[in-house]
Amino acid sequence: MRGARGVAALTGSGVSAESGVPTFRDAQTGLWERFDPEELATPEAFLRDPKLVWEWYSWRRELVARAEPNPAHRALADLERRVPSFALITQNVDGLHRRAGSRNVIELHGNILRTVCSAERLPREPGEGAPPRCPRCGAPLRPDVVWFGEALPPGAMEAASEAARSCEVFLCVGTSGVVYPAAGLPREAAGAGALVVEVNPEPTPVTPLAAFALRGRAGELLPALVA
Ligand code: BV8
Repeated sequence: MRGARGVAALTGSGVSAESGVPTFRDAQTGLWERFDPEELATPEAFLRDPKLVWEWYSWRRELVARAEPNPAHRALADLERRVPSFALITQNVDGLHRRAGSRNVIELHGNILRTVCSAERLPREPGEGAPPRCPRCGAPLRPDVVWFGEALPPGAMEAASEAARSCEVFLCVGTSGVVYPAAGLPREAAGAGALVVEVNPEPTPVTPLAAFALRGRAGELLPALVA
């Protein structure tokens, strides 16, 4: 990494795995393993059963609040301090990059620790259920995350694309590379001439784009890679 002027990193749930936060597509631990996140992380699920979805997010929020940043998060925060231009693009909603000290963080899919009024984004009122109500308008509150089928936060993808197109090195850490539009960023970076480096124990659709595919856990490989 030494000497690179512009670095961008795209992270997925694998970067938080060593903090004890379950990844999306590995088996969910405990109570929720019978639920498919792609089923629950949707506006339809919330409209159909707001209580179930709210409780799933409460369970995840408590788990995330107990988690600590791991050496992978800290290595990326350290790298940001040492290169002239650095952008961290994350699909994760756990807030662990900022807690590790990262500053220029683009949260493509929102943040589970924030809640917002559902009236601003949902076409109609969900059925009866547990979520607390918006103090202003009385509509149910929802987690401030992007569900499948929902648009990303305004400007987030534009900023991420700009970072991918202008960097010299594009790190792709702990993502299965299947969720769009985030999954299109490695190809965008490679197409603009960046050196793509993947950090993942498993091969993914990003692997063919990578100049270096480092097979291993982010918490072990990143500190050495960015030293
Ligand atoms: C949109 C927030 C349009 C919620 C999330 C068909 C084809 C292509 C695309 C689509 C399609 N049908 C629908 C779509 C679009 C859809 C999509 O891409 N679906 C996929 C599943 C096919 N995308 C959307 O709906 C997006 N919105 O397109 O809107 C639009 C435009 C205008 C107006 C209206 C609408 C919204 C997508 C965002 C969904 N929300 N999260 C929540 O968290 O509850 S996505 C969710 O998946 C998480 O954010 C997660 O981060 C993300 C991606 O998963 P990964 O992070 O990659 O995690 P995963 O478990 O898959 O992989 C972990 C990896 O880590 C593995 O590779 C593993 O090997 C590795 N690993 C494990 N341990 C370690 C490790 N690596 C390193 N170290 C370790 N220790």
